[in-house]
Amino acid sequence: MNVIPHWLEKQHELQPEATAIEYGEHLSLSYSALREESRKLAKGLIKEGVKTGDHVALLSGNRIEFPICIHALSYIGAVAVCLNTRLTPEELAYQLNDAEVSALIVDPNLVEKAHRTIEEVLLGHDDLIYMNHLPTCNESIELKEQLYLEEVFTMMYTSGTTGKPKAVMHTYGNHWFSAVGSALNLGLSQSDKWLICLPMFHVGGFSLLMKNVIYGMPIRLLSHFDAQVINDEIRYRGVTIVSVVTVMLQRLILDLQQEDYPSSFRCMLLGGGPVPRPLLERASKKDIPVFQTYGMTETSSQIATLSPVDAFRKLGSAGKALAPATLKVIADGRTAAAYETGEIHVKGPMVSGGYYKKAGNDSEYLATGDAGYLDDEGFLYVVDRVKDMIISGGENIYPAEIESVIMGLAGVEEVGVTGTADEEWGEVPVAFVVLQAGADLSLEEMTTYCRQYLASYKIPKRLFIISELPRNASNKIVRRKLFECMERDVY
Ligand code: S0N
Ligand code: AMP
Ligand code: MG
Ligand code: MG
Repeated sequence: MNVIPHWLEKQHELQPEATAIEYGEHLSLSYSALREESRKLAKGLIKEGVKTGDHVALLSGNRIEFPICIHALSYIGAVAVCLNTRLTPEELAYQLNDAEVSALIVDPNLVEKAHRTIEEVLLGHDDLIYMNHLPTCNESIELKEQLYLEEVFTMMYTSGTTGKPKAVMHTYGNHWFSAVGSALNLGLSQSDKWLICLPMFHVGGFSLLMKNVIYGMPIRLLSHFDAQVINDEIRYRGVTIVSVVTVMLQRLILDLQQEDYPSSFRCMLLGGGPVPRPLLERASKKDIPVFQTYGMTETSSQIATLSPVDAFRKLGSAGKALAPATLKVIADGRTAAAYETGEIHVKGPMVSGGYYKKAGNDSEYLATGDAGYLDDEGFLYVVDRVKDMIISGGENIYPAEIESVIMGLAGVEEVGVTGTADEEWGEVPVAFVVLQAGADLSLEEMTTYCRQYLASYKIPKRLFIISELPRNASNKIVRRKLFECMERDVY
């Protein structure tokens, strides 16, 4: 097994007094303080019964305790299950059960949601650990001094075609190679400071916690996305890189009226979904150094990124595979020609080995479910998705998951869900319902019902009543044809 020194031990050895994390108005933690807090918590958790190999879930917004908990779990060798705070108790309970979680660490702002969640699972109130009362201990208890690259560190949920969420497992090695590959592509400067406004429970935000301890680069943590605050952070707080999704860049540009970003700001890493070309053009007019990137939970964040030299020449491209990675496009079972669209396949040490409790991925390449092509210089253009997933504001939505909820509504015979273009969110879900004879359904009724089971970004924004769903020869819904069979719009 490949083994490296624990990354926080290493930073403590190299630069104990350097700033690791800035947060709040004027607060910060040095690497030695971050190490100290994480180790004290690790020992406290051990005293509470957390063991090596345990699965411990985190239900937390962006707050300083998040990285401390993450590092504490690595000192124990426990697995961190990162939960999306927008989910309903019902959705969270499914993930807690599926991940076989033995404890849940909860943000003080989400305690009520956590209480409603554990009513549905095998956890008791004593398995809840409150972030505002984290257990600490100063006794001498042995902690992990090394990290085994093949060991699983995190689990993050994503869904498959069946609609049931699956936990993507990331090893220490996946995170390590993701961070190293990113630095080889974007470069790393002594003055770098990366701003986190993406939620840390998704891999895009989480990966910055890894870069923080792997590079020894300071990060600045923001609790939520506010365009004006972020523009000011970039202008006045020495931030040099920020990771965003499309809707965030749109809001930043809207807020960015006269004053531009300083020249020290070197990278706006834009990923998590499609990017409209006019937005890239607007950003380019404002001299915003946008780097488009392609990646997914399964690839532990970026796997391809447009490098600085090509940023303007290849506007709209997601670039080339990072140094440790390879990508290819497959059309009709063979490698596609230049400009020929097919399914994107990726390979590399940042690609997850598989989903928890599901058969591993034995093939050399991971089939991404995304459609794209390579141009004659090998630059990747992502054009569409093969999978039926919808992306709203960087959050993934799986039609099958919504359909199974709507099927529970009285009077619904069958239902198909698909995405439609939306100015703000990129895409939003819409539902096509076939009603039983004599039944009726309004958008409002459907929304009220869905709210009990689904995070609000997943609730269909429109409802169309139709007489029959489009199906293929094997009787599967053809979601892409739903709009074609629209008869009566009751919205
Ligand atoms: C864009 C965000 C911040 C919008 O949230 P906001 O404005 O704070 O909303 P709230 O105040 O919380 O809620 C108000 C109402 O808006 C609804 N709502 C919120 N978000 C959405 C949404 N996405 N779609 C539709 N509706 C939404 C709320 O539900 C609420 O409505 P009501 O009142 O009805 O309850 C927020 O959405 C956000 O943070 N989005 C980003 C999420 C994210 O991190 N996505 C990326 C996931 N993918 C990856 O991590 C892999 C790719 C990757 O690694 C990467 C990604 C980006 C950049 C770099 C990388 C990389 O490779 O390194
Ligand atoms: P997630 O695992 O939640 O991050 O979702 C990853 C998905 O986002 C990918 O499979 C793509 O469908 C989409 N995506 C990521 N980056 C891009 C990009 N640059 N252009 C278009 N779609 C993207
Ligand atoms: Mg996903
Ligand atoms: Mg908000």
